[in-house]
Amino acid sequence: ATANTNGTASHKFDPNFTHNVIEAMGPKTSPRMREVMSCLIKHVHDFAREVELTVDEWMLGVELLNEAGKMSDHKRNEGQLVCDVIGLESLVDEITFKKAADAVDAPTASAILGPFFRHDAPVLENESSIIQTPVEDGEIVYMHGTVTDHKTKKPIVGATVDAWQASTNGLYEQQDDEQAEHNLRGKFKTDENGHYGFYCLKPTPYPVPFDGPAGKILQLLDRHPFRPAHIHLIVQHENYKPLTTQIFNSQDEYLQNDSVFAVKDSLIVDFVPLNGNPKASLELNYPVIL
Ligand code: MBD
Ligand code: FE
Repeated sequence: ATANTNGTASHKFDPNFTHNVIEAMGPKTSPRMREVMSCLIKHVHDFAREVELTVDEWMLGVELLNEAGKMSDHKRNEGQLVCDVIGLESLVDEITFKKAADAVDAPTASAILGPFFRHDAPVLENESSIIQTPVEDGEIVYMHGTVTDHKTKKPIVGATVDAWQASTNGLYEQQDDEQAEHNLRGKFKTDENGHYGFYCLKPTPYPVPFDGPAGKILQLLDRHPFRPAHIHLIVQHENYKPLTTQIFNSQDEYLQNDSVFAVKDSLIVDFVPLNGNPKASLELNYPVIL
């Protein structure tokens, strides 16, 4: 606080305090950094004032952040998961991609990346399977489709479809020592007709990891950790904006209350029975529009 007129420190909230913190930034700060941090400081200060945040409450938050940091490594991104359970990753996705989704001839809608993507998934041939570690309780899906251009409606040749999913035990390969390295991950290239196709598991609902700060938040907020069953996709081609998305099973019980708020109506699909293919009992024809 600044000194008041009779020379003693003011016990009142200095109305300039937040302004002073923002103005402490030096001239070498970039304009975007200045914009973002000014707004962040303003809102964090207003938040603390509004709830009259106590020292103990603030320190609980600090400990939660520290705990998330300690837990995180290349296999676990707890900071991202904390953001996910308070809707922040989904909000940022919405802000980033809303314009594209609003267009008349809209490309396929985006959805959040989530914490279990790996850059180094194997490149596989079309019509092969991403299942390396078989499961007793899973149904196999033949997923296939055409990647097309949203304006010309023409197929896109040589697009990469990168898919990943959790196994039926609710764990991604890097969370589970029983699964082969890169199990349930694969990158496919669209052929001369824009076609891709591969075999995967019918996705099943599962809880996000709740043994850390994200789980603590869910518990304190009296919320469940479940996500609706989903398959992650990144579809890319050098001439197009990359698409990060997820698709969801229309029959899922958690579509309305995803613990990370990622479901969009246009991303809900039907898995349909498939006859006459010994390799799969279900089919998902999923066209992708870039
Ligand atoms: C997941 O599997 C996921 O996809 C997201 C977005 C968050 C937590 C776990
Ligand atoms: Fe996921």
